[in-house]
Amino acid sequence: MATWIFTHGDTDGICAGAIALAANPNAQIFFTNPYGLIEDLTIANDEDKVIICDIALSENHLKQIIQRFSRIAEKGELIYIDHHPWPEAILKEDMPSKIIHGLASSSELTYSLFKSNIDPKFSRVAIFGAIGDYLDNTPFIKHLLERWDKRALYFESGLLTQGIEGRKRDYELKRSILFKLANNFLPSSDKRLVELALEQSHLEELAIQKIKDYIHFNGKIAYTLNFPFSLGKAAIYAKGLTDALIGIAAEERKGMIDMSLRTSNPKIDLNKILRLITPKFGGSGGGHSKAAGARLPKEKFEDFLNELNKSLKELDYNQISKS
Ligand SMILES: [Mn+2]
Repeated sequence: MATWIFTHGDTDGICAGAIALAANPNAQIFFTNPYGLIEDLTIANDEDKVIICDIALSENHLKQIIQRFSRIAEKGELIYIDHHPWPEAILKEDMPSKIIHGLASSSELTYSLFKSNIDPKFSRVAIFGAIGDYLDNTPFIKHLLERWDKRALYFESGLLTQGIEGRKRDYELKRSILFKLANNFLPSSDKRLVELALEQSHLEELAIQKIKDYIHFNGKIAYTLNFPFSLGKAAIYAKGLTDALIGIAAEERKGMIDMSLRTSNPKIDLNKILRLITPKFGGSGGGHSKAAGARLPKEKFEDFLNELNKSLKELDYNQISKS
């Protein structure tokens, strides 16, 4: 019986995977994503132990996923750990497997699950992952931070996030970092990661200097279109360098617009709004409340921005921003 860890390739996914590996040292690591999960799972046998971290359950594949989960849970073992919005079509209690789902980062959830089996030093890896998903303000992570010098940990987590930025499919790099973290080595111990992080930080500084010329406005939204930089980062700076409530970085590809959206306004739930309005434009969207993504036909982009502004008007956000 083999053990598999399927995880996401971002900071939170790598850290959650590293904690799961520390607790299951013989496991094989496989990087995946919500759309690839069902196919990638074919590499495991029904009799195996399968741990899935930080992978949203795709509504489009939900039926197949439930079937596969139940086969594995019946003959082997399946542990699913995640914090993306739960699909509406099924209740957590009805899932045929062990489900650890919450609002905290996947790293925090994974650490909470395995903490009695691993060295308490792995609380750092939970913290690195939580920072990576902006979920370092939960009660448990704040408590874990008390044991460490947070300045040193933010440096390490920042190195990891900067080092893997833009290296989406560089699974060799990600796997080697994950193994190091699982063996309690810090991100700064990896020379290649450090070099990549420095390079990324330099490129990011150049992008910050240039982005202002690319920012357009539509009501309370600041957006860039085809600004040549990471969409997530560009969305952050479109928002942060203006007074906009929402920052969007969009890019055109094959007649479609892919975009990242960011807000820091506590009243705005991007996941909720996007799930509601993107289908009206023949698209899809969602994610977290403050950081989300969407995809829709290019010719609908302007209408979408108008509709998004309209949905903001219905919120009483001014009260919050003034208080
Ligand atoms: Mn995550």
